[in-house]
Amino acid sequence: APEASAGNAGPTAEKKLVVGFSQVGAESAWRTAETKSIRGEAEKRGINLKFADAQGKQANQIMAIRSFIAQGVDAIVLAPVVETGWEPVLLEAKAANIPVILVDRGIKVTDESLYTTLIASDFVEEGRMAADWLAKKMGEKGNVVELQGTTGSAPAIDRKKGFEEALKKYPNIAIVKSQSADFSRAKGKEVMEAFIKSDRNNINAVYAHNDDMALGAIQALDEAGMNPGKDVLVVSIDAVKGAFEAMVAGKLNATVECNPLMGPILYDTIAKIRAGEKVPKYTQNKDQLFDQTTAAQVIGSREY
Ligand code: GYE
Repeated sequence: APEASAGNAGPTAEKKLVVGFSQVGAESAWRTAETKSIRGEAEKRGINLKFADAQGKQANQIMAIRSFIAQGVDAIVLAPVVETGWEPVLLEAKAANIPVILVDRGIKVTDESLYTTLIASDFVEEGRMAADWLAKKMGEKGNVVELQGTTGSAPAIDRKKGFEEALKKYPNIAIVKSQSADFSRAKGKEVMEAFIKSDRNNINAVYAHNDDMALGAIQALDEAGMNPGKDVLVVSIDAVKGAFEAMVAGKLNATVECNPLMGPILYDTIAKIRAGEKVPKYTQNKDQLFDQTTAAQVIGSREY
């Protein structure tokens, strides 16, 4: 990038920080909230943010990162759609001396120096929280169907793992069906319809890896006359506004929060990296569970 001109020094003469952000897509209300936070905070701070929507495809993310490198951005922010397959492009970023900050999802690489830091929730813990809450509500017995997130993504892998791990304490609860619905409401509805069609009398609860899929499943249960929130318990993750509305309506039983408001901490972190300060390899966003008992009081103060 050309140097800022030395003459006419003034506030606008200062070179703007340029950040490239490769976003997964717009599959969920959670992701839309994250995009809004990262874009809005860039605007507030006078940062030039180059935004690339990958529409759910890793190949698009790899292309976007290559283009950011070619443009000589100051930092690259990546919300990786899947966990694996990042080594080659991240090696290119490293060779170009551009720090890579992972937001909201982790990756699997043998060389941890390929990214600078990860800011995300603990998805295994979210899965455990959902399982413990649901098990108690079920009286520690019954059948659960599971709607998984995007295949190969960190939140789908870890939310499944944490949920299964916690369920070991409850031998009379079984996961009878489990399938990906790609974190979207439309697919959540579709997969739930198929579950209902094949096994309608055998479903006591739904565990969805995000709220959007749960809301789709609730629609399917409603249309089948199966009384979601009462006859069939529904628990999910994210705690978006729509989930609170569904809890207030009595159709969703609980949701585990996953904070998408990444903007402020993201740019604070980039500033530290640029100032040569050491940043932790992993910063964990803290999550809490909400259920119907507090939904009506809390809904007004939700930011996303
Ligand atoms: O839970 C889901 C989304 O990566 C934490 O991705 C994120 C997840 C979020 O689309 O709704």
